[in-house]
Amino acid sequence: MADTGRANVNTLEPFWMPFTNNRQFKSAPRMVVSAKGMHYTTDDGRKLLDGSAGMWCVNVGHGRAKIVEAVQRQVAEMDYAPPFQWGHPAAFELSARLATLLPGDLDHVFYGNSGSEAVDTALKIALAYQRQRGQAARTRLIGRERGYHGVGLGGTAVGGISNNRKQFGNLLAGIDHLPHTHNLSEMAFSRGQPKWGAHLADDLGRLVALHDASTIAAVIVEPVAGSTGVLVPPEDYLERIREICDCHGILLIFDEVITGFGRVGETFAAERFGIVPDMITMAKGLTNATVPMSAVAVRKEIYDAFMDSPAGVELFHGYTYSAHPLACAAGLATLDVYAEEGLFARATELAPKWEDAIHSLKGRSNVIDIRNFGLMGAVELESRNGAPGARAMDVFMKCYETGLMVRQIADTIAMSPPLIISEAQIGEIIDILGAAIDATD
Ligand code: PXG
Repeated sequence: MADTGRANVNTLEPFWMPFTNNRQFKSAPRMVVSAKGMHYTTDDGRKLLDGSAGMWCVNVGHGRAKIVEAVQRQVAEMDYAPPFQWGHPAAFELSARLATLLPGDLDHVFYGNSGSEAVDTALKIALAYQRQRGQAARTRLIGRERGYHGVGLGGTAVGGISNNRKQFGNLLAGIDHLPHTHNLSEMAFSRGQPKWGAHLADDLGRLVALHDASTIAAVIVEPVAGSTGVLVPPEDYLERIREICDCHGILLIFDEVITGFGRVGETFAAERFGIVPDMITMAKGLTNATVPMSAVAVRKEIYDAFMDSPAGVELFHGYTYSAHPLACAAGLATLDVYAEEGLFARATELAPKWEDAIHSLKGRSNVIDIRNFGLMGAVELESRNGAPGARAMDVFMKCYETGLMVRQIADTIAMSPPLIISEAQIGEIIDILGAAIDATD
């Protein structure tokens, strides 16, 4: 019989799952089939409380009618519009709305489809901007150890997670890294920002001395590092990074893919920390993850520098799906929901309760640190000898079996509930997680 190529059609095999232990997953799959409000439903009909807002992105909860209907209306009216040399109203409306929400003079927005694209876009804008202002030798990009900036070659190169880097050769040339800020002996169980560690920002001065400021285009950091397990910046650390960048003409990019849209109480962490970066990358909560979309916001001076160039295309960059109509519709509706329900203020109000709740897990077996900021939280467990990540994976599995979705990152359990979470549901998260930790050797 001829090979139809469909032999695997009913198996789990053909889908090469991202950042997943494929062999383990496919031997015992965890399937979710629907989602509403604070819950997912699994294929065997169980409800899972969403302790991670999907993957740090479903900030207003699942299946919100306003967003669903806005996307449905848009897809019926105009499914797609080319973004190069053509426009559609929702793209301009969304940008104008974002400009009012952005800090300082960040007032222009460039769109991609994922956080990774936003990061690579921001890095490219930094290089092009330095060239535009006559500083073409500024080609070096500086990230931070344990930073996560997505999976593009640029984002992987400035990122600082060795597992994400080691399979991919030399990545980009001309990259350096600041040290990460995590130090258990100095800051374990800090509530909110650790008091220790501001001096680590001075390493940027060391890199400037080493490479010379005239070779450095930009520094990129997550204001609160999410993917490496919620690393909260020490008090005064980000302020010092801003000062050093200012002193040396280096652009500062805040990667707010996770921290944007209420996760830390304000629209952006930049506001929460009182710092105006030169660019902000965002994604996830921008559209409540209903339709993929990301963006880079830039300061007026950066946009203006490009508008000073000779007539013609100012920036040779963009995506087929930049400012996709469905994403714009989802973005506008999501911004409405944030505003109508006062969800950023709600996150601020819930943050101390979240802090108390998560820190109540101190003293449970193998818990070596608890971290929180806004509605982000992490519980770090002591690694088993020779098996890093295994203990937290067991906790993750027990949570799944007992009705809670969390993220497992090495031996840390990370959480970022939707901003609509109730106080009772915070209690539920802590009860399920606490029991899972107790039941794990
Ligand atoms: N920057 C930051 C700060 C991120 O957290 C990206 C860029 C990349 O976004 P995209 O949309 O390309 O995935 C991210 C993504 C986790 C986890 O739980 C976090 C992310 C993605 C996947 C898993 O650790 N953040």
